[in-house]
Amino acid sequence: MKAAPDGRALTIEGDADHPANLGRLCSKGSALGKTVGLEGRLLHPMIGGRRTSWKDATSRIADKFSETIARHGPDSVAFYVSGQLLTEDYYAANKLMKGFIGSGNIDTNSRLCMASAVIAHKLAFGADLVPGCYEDLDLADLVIFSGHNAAWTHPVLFRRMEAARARGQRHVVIDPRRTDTAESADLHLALAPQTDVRLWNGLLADLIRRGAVDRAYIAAHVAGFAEVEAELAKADQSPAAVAADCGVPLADLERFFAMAAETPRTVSLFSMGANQSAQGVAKGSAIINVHLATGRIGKPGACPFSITGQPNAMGGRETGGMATTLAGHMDFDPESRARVARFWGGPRLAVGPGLKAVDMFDAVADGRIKAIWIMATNPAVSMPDASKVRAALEACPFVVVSDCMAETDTLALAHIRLPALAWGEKDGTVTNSERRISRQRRLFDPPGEARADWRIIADVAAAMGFGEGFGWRGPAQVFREWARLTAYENTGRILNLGPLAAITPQAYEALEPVQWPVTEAGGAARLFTDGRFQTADGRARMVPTTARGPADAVTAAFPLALNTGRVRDHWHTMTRTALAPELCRHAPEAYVEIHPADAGPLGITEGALTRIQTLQGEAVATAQLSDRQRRGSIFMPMHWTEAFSPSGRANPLVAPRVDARSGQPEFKHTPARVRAYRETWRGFLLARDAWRAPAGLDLIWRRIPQTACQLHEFAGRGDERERAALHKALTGKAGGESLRYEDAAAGALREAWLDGERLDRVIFFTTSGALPPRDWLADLFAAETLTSANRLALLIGRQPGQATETGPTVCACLGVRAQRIDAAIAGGCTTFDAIGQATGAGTNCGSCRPEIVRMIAATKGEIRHAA
Ligand SMILES: Nc1nc2c(c(=O)[nH]1)N[C@H]1C(S)=C(S)[C@@H](COP(=O)(O)OP(=O)(O)OC[C@H]3O[C@@H](n4cnc5c(=O)[nH]c(N)nc54)[C@H](O)[C@@H]3O)O[C@H]1N2
Ligand SMILES: Nc1nc2c(c(=O)[nH]1)N[C@H]1C(S)=C(S)[C@@H](COP(=O)(O)OP(=O)(O)OC[C@H]3O[C@@H](n4cnc5c(=O)[nH]c(N)nc54)[C@H](O)[C@@H]3O)O[C@H]1N2
Ligand SMILES: [Mo]
Repeated sequence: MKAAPDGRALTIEGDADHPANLGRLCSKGSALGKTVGLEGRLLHPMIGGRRTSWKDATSRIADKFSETIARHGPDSVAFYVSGQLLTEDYYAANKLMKGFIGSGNIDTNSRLCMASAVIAHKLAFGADLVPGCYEDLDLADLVIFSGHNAAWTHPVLFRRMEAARARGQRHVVIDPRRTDTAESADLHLALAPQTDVRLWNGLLADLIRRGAVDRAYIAAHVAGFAEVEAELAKADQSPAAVAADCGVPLADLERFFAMAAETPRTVSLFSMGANQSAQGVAKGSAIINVHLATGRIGKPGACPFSITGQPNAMGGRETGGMATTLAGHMDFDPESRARVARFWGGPRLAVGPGLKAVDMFDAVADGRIKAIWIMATNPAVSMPDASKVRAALEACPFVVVSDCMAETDTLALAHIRLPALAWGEKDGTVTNSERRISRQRRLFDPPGEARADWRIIADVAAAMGFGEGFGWRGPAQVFREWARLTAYENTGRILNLGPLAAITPQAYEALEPVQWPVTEAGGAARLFTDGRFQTADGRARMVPTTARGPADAVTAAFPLALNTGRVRDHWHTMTRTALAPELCRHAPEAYVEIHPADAGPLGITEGALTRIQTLQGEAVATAQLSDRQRRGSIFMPMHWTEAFSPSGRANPLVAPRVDARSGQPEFKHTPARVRAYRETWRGFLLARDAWRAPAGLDLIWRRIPQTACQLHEFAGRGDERERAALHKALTGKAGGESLRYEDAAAGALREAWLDGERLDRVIFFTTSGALPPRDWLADLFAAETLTSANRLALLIGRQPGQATETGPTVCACLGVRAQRIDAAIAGGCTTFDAIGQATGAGTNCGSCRPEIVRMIAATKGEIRHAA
């Protein structure tokens, strides 16, 4: 990637020499250039709505934290941080909380993401160690995806595996939904929700029956095999019983077992479908057990592989961003505490683990925590039972939020807002899933008064009187100290950056990607190659696991299992991806995916607004009917927020049930029901600026960013008065020339305002008829001058005599819509590559490949059907 000379414009290119991506970028990476502008950025410290100086903000925070600690003790304050911080930021935050304030109350959004895998690693390997590396994904003959929609969430790695697949690698996907990852796989096991432990235990029992376990490896390197075998014996492990409990066809299960038995080079990827569960640790353990029993670990092309999501989830796990660990893979045992205390030399070291995310916000809610500092995460959106989290923050006496953006759902609840640097400005290191440390280098000078997160923390620490521990002058110094800690009195901790402890500023500047543990000889691609683990006796541990259902089973009143997750082109709470309109076109608005057989009897049709209800709350989203969904399960994306779709938020619905050991929430399962919304009117507003419905109106609205304007969609169930109130709110301040068309009988109202020659806003309402597609109208906002033909056609909503290109965007990187791809297929393109040549679709990141392949197949099906 390189910076263009003219200020903040960027040309984005992958770095072909970087070992993690070999130059490939996903749609979000490719669109980064669209998100580096200063639009929507927080550029100054703010107290309430007022701009203030750093000095003032820093001393206010320091005073308030010090005062609270003095009166109520160190556990009355907390930090909630994020895998989107750099390692240096993470190190600073953890050192301040655990080493100087003296509380364990720092937790990270990785609690929502990786915590179950962390515990499974610790139980099996003695520490949070990821055995394999990305090269294993090239070398494997079989890749099993457990609750991992890699085609959408790790598209760059997925393409690498697609290439391996062309060389004969096989893919098995274990996911209740037929995702794009599942669609192209050799085998998809659409298991019943939360039955993974049963499935993996069944696999292990089958491998034992076939004699496909590696007795020699177990004898030399593994403990606990007998205990696991005894636990397996407590249930009927016949393939028929397992298939029945998991809700998969017996033949498919047997095929999976056979593939696993015959393929030594197997990588088992596991992600949120495994971790985000009340049995998240058990799922991880059941997967790791299979690898230990077969000796498929520490070898090329063979390992269990927990994949991380955020840029620096791993850095947080290493430095101690989680409340349950101290720092540098050291926990709260007396020896580690003494060692870390010696190293930091602070006044007060945390005595034990702090509160995990869900417990932390409960403690905010009940007043045990009185001051919280949130950095680089948006918990008002992303926590389970999000309405409760929001209420807790509203009631909290002191909330500080550091973010690069000016408006997020969480910032709205902050007393003090601190402007952080964003991607392109930050300078430091991150660690990826394969333990690879990469430098993130800055391309731009800090905008406004924005500052690096580590520096903001260090300044507050100094203002609290801890200056001597936080006097770093740059990220290289923070990194050196961190590397020194990993090597400090290290007699067996694999997490060791030893040689980097003396890194010079120049060498830090030039640091090449390297996988820890780092020795004088360089990094390490794979761990456990010698069969030795980080346990006292050097053996790995197999852990007995028992299959249980979800924390809350479905009931007659809430008969559906609500599953949540990601869409292809958005990142979490959309604070940055929504700046790139092309990333908003694949999934433009909040939706709920339902099996047609579940939707039909309830009168829910494709595209209809639908209520989703759980014991926690209610949402309204657009129905997408699809047999890619299991019957009895529904899916909602996690991304939509107050700013884009107040009623389309998934997390107010999610029950805050957690895994007892990891504290990770069961985001993938909440009992739910759906009902048709049955709106009486609908409409939309196209305007140059973002708009929010005023409080008190009973309506559903959502905002969909467009290239030259903002589209707002509305619907309501109220009578004429409600609609009139909305109309008034929308038009209250509108000046300029206006055009208006009303057909009261047909319940239609259409209005457009012009600002000189430019289109300023357009409103369409209907109580009966259909609304025109929005694309053509939205595109008119790009023109400085409206042509007279377009002006005449405005209130018709479409250009007379011309078809506009419609349909969802399939390829976000090149902006190719479904219609063009359909046309290319009709024109004779019968392969993915041919479509790429004809339209460009899929030629950049390729994450739309499964969808295009599906479109081709659908057309072929139709032809066959017609013939
Ligand atoms: N486009 C995009 N990519 C991202 C992100 C993003 O926001 N957008 N976020 C990043 C982050 S932080 C993360 S953590 C990763 C997450 O990456 P993934 O884990 O791939 O993403 P999810 O969509 O959360 O969930 C994966 C799958 O788990 C399945 N699942 C649900 N219940 C079960 C179950 O009981 N068993 C099994 N086996 N599967 C189940 C869901 O149906 C879903 O398809 O993505 C990263 N990449
Ligand atoms: N229903 C449901 N909920 C989920 C999940 C799910 O699958 N289903 N997945 C969970 C998972 S795995 C994750 S990781 C979380 C993610 O959830 P969040 O962490 O809440 O989501 P983000 O939108 O990534 O929030 C990052 C925030 O940090 C800001 N930011 C970005 N870079 C920086 C920086 O360098 N410094 C600072 N100070 N701020 C920065 C962004 O503007 C944004 O406001 O969501 C969890 N919630
Ligand atoms: Mo995540």
